[in-house]
Amino acid sequence: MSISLKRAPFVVIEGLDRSGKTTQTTRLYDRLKEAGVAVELIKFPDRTTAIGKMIDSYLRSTSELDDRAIHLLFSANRWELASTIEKHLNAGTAVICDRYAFSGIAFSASKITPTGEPALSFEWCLNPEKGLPAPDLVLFLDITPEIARKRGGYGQERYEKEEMQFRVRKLFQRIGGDVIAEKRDGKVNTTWEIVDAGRERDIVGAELWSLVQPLVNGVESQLARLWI
Ligand code: FDM
Ligand code: MG
Repeated sequence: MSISLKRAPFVVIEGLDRSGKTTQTTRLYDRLKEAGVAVELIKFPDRTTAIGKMIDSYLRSTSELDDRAIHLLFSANRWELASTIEKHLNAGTAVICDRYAFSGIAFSASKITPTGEPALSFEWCLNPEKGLPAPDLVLFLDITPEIARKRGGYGQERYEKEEMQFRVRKLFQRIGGDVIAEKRDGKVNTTWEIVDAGRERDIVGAELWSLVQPLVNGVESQLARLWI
């Protein structure tokens, strides 16, 4: 006799600045609640923890940190919540993350030296993320730099610069391509969906809901680990 134990789904929303990521994440969370689904929303970086406060001050440029040091703080900020995420999923509470390891890699690996070389290698950036709980679904909200500009440009924080966003987008495309290939080869359980976030927000919201809805009654597979 086999008993199938379901756990709750783990969904990550990634996206470029001005893609409407935070708006859509909140909507999705509200919609799940309305549907009676137990759900927790986690935002990375979580700026409320001791590590998160160091990240916050770096992003607001009130402190300086070596590129490697800040990369590891972003990763540590996920590791400090990894067991909480796992507990929620096993207890039947869905988890939605606004950004995750994929942002961690894309942003750090997009940094360049004054001569235009990558400051940190892609592999170096990926390493500390190995072993984190793997999401069942990643929704990547894609937007072109042109539409981002039309939406009023970027804010004041470090990384909110058009030339950096351009490189970040390329890196997200590389990461997503790798995840899609690994899923096809049966190496990972993570589904990577590219969502055109340049469209009207209700249309984007409806598409996101259609992608998440099949998971709300739970998933059969055991929670996997990223990149191991
Ligand atoms: N960011 C976010 C990183 O560089 N690494 C990470 O691991 C994460 C989670 O922090 F520019 C960047 C992305 C963004 C900045 O994120 C703050 P929010 O979503 O704007 O708070
Ligand atoms: Mg921001």
